Amino acid sequence: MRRRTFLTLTPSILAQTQALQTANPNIVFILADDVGWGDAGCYGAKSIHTPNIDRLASRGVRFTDAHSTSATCTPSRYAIMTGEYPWRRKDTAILPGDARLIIQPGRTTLPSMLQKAGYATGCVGKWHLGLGSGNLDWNTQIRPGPNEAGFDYSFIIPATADRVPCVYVENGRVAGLDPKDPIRVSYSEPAGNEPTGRARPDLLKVHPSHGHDMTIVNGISRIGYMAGGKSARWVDEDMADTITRKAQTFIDSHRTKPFFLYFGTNDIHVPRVPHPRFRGTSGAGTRGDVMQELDWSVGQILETLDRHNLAENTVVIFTSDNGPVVDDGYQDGAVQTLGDHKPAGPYRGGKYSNFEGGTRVPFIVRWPRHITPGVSNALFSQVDLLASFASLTHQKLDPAAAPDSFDMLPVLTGKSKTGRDYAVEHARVLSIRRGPWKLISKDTGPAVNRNTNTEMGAGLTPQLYNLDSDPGERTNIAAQNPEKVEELTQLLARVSAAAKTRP
Ligand code: NG6
Ligand code: CA
Repeated sequence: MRRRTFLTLTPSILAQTQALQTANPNIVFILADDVGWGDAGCYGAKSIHTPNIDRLASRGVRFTDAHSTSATCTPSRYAIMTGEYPWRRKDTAILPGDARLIIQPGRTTLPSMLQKAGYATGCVGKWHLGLGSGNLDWNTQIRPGPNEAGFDYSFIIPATADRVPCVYVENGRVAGLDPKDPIRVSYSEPAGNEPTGRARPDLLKVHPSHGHDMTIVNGISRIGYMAGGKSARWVDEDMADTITRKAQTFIDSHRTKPFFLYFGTNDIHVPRVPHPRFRGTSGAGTRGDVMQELDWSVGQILETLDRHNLAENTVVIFTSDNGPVVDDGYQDGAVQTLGDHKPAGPYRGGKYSNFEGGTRVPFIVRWPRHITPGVSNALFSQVDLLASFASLTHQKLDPAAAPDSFDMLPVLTGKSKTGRDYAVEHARVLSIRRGPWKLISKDTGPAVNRNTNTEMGAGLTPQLYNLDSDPGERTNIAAQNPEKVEELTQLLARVSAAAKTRP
């Protein structure tokens, strides 16, 4: 008989969920950028020191099989915000900096759900989900954006640090903009006549390795062209300090009511430009240095919670939006200085890849007194955060909301070690996990990304791996296990064809 639902709630899961629904705790969600499974000390890194992330792990649950939905940023963040698989939509690929907001107006988002539950909601740091509704004018009030998607407060890097415009936007206004020096942005042709990396490599302090040769800002050429907004431009070296301070201020000013802070760090995305106090501090080159800068930011957030005596009543999550990449477009020495550091730990591939390295990311949850510290090998997906936090805060989701988000609260808090029955991984194609099994759908594209040197995972035929015996996905056993291939192919087809999978 064909199964109709994808997950059944057993009485024991219900009881565990009820026990966790106490008074609404604060939620601090730290979403790092491009941090791999193996980049923090608590996940085995030796040449990079991350004492603050490790402290979080030693007092919380450290997941070994948690996943972003996708192997790149925009789709992965879309899933966290909406509880919907991004591959159900056409416009969720990596966005340029002038793209329109891809979160549909009025839909339930993680922050809008928490607003309903009485939370003050703040978004600080990387956004990369688009702004406005087409033909954006950066010199007026910018909307819709994070404030229309459920955040009371926002201070954002609009897209990525390697994309123009290189300015912060605070509650829909470019911060520090001089109206006499308006901003113009284009991704198709030069805006104004500011030098580009292509024409003036002599002006660069970091040179591109691929792409990234358009307008030069702060000695670094970016993706896209911008002119104007000189007084508002960020200084890459100060970015971690600037956004960490904003995140701390948000906590300071909302300490008396439940708050939700979404803190999207710029670290460790390219361009990797650590503040001088972190330069040369790790044993793994620039990439290691910005990882240690990220750890400092995490430490500052934890210290702020401690200072206000909020640690006990705050759920803190640390995770990443996709797997690691070493050369992502700048000659910053990361390849040459990596040493024996393994950014994806024992897993194959990385950012952009259908191998585990693409989406298997660090994931740590701390909530003192409510969760027992330990390690969880449960299969978990970030798409479940919306429904799990709805459950924590007693919010009933509309049937159409968060279509792929399951209530995994007992798993999130380490009470249950039984994770998802299956999880979909999204890169060039879709992969599906069930128990130890992983099926990677077939593809027609190249096996290795020539720019980043990433093994893309998908090949010309479907691949099947048993991750218990072969975590590094070395031996394709599809030919020996045709029933397993068939079962997972069918399951993936059902999940893809369904409008929703949430029970
Ligand atoms: C790619 C960029 C890469 C990075 C990525 C987005 C080139 C050649 N490569 O297109 O440098 O910006 O997009 O990263 O432009 S993500 O983490 O936001 O998904
Ligand atoms: Ca990313």
